[in-house]
Amino acid sequence: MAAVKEQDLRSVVNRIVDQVRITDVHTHLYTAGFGDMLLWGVDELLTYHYLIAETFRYADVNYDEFWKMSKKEQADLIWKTLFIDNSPYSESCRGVLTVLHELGLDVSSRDLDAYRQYFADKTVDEYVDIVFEISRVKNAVMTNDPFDEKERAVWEKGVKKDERFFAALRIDPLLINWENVWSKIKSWGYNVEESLTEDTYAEVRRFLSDWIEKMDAVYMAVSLSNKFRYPDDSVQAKLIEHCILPVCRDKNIPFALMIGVNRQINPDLRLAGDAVGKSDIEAVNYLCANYPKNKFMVTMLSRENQHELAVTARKFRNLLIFGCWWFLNNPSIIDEITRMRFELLGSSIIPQHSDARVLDQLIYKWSHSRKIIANVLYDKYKDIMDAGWVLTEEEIQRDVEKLFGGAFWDFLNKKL
Ligand code: FIX
Ligand code: ZN
Repeated sequence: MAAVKEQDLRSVVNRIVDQVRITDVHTHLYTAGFGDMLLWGVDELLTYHYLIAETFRYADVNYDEFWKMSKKEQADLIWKTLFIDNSPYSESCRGVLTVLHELGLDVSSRDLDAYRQYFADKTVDEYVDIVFEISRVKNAVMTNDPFDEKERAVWEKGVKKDERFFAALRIDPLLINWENVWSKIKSWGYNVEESLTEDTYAEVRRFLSDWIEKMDAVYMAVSLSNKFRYPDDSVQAKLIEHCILPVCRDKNIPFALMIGVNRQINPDLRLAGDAVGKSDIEAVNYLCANYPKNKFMVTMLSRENQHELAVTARKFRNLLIFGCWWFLNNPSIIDEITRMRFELLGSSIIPQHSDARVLDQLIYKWSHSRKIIANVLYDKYKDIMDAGWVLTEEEIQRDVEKLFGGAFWDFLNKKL
């Protein structure tokens, strides 16, 4: 294929990035088979916890009053507060507008009831197809928690397959709340006790293996506080060493660590009450160095950890860094982090995941990120063209496919 001319570079990169079909490696979405666990529609978009946090900064409402409202009432208040009484340019507000706009709705009408009507006329199956089509997402990895009774029941019953969704076994309760969950695991037929004996480890391993198989999970995942240390004398560290790592090795799946949540600094905000704290990169260094046969996917929440995390990835081929997580998922910060990662790691990263909690969010999270990633990529290609390098469209296509999913699938298949 012919070389890309310098004057065409921007439009070629934009087109390829715009059209690539994405693997979204971390979402909180479910297949339609999970019933009302799959959130969609304008009221869900408006009551996203990011927007709830922003509403409390302006609205004259106390926490109890807000939580007593119906979802529709909450959405009405959020719409009035963030979209009518103020201009909606925060990233999460802008996201709602992008979704409505890309669905073909008239954002200038500001007619919330008309938007509600659009969704009322759709079935969930129809709408899943619409969102995957508009967002050009090929497939998405869910977050699947066997400790959640509602979710557990769906898996136990057997859930209808939707080939666009993959499972990830999420194990936060196991690592964060062992003193309460061990008895649950016991009640499910695994012979564990609270003290961490060899038999208990073996039974926890059996429990994890069974759920990986039941879900056909592509990785195991946990979100950890900024105080996470490893190695450590904690129950958490022991369970990682004796259960998580051996099972991940045995099943040849990555362990995904999302590190840096300063949990519930304002519990009145519920899901929106978590903040961020700087974490210790030494834990990641230690895990990658001491468990070379384990694969690790890592994202960190604080901006301050980003550079050292990219440096660690240069040292260890068993580490794949991913996404601009949560409070980092803002244009200025995605731009900065993506530039730095490209400069240190080329295309051996997953620049972004959506973290979508509401199906519709696939549309805006990817539309916004595609633009930023294309822009950074253009600058990097331009720099090497300035040095005399010649690029073909095929090469750009190859790189973009890696960045938007290929690197993830390659990592899953990689031999260590
Ligand atoms: O732990 C996680 O996976 C976090 O991404 C979420 O639980 C968090 O609440 C969120 O929605 C961030 O985007
Ligand atoms: Zn998440």
